[in-house]
Amino acid sequence: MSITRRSLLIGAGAGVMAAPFSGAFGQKAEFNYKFAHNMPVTHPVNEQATAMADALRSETNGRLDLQIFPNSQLGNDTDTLSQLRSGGVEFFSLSGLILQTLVPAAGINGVGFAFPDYPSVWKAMDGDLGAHIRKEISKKGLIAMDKIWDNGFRQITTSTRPINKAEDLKGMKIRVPPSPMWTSIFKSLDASPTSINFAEVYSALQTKIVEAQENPLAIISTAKLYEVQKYLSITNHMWDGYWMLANRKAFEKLPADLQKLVSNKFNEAAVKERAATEALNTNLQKELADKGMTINQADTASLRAKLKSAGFYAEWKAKFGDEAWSILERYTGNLT
Ligand code: X2X
Repeated sequence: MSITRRSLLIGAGAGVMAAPFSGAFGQKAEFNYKFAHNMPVTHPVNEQATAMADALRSETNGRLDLQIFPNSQLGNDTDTLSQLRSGGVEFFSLSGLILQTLVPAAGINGVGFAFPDYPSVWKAMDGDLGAHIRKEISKKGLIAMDKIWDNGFRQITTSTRPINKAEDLKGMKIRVPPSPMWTSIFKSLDASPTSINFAEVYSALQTKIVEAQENPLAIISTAKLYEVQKYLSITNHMWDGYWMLANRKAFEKLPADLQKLVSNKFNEAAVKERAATEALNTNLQKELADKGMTINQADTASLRAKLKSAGFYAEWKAKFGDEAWSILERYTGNLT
């Protein structure tokens, strides 16, 4: 990394970037790996990743130095996925739905209104549905750790009007992450979705390029989206999580004992991150109201009926295929 690039990053990260491993153990690490993610420093993803990297440094006696790069510092999600594939970045956390651009099966947990609650999500993602997705991911030269991390059930925010019924979304200029599933849901709801990476979301809302976005409460709070959005409509329209991905070659360069330790640490951190994120997603409504957001519970039956009548479920059942769809429905009940 050049001096200029480094100082730029340190400036942008306000000093929060992990310090390069500089010899608490007296020498340079044997493996210097980067872990990039798109979350603010105060989000549980970053807190747990940072704690995990500290534990890895000490438990490997400094052999493995995993540097955490929060806030899309190394590039937006689309760029970072390319870097992960080429080996420029060794670890990256990515929403399965964005990964869908490379691994079509990975979008399946984002089917609208599929999961009723967290217990059904974890049963599916720690069970056969997650196993099916990870098998597809592994065909693309990437490794996915067993336990997916929580992003959460997603809610819609807007600067213009609350969303109650499906009609309220008509023509709404809403930002969605770059993913066929996200575009499909909001097109089916007659909104006007635009794909924008998370790194550009705050400014897109601030400059009114779009009037709306959707994310779990933990993100609306930690990324301060309440500063540029007025209405928060509780829709729970899908559940989204972060696969912890590794470049296969880089991962396999680690000796077997380190590979095992790294996998274990990622999966242990997942359990803590899930608990912390779920607590935020469940409890932040009051704080967001105090910050000035107007909150309403949307009529989700109306939204779901609109998806059905638009042919959303039939379309995605055909795309994912009968086998994958039946695995999904084992955990969600009948969706079509
Ligand atoms: O891009 C988003 O909205 C985010 C942060 O939720 C994801 O990573 C999918």
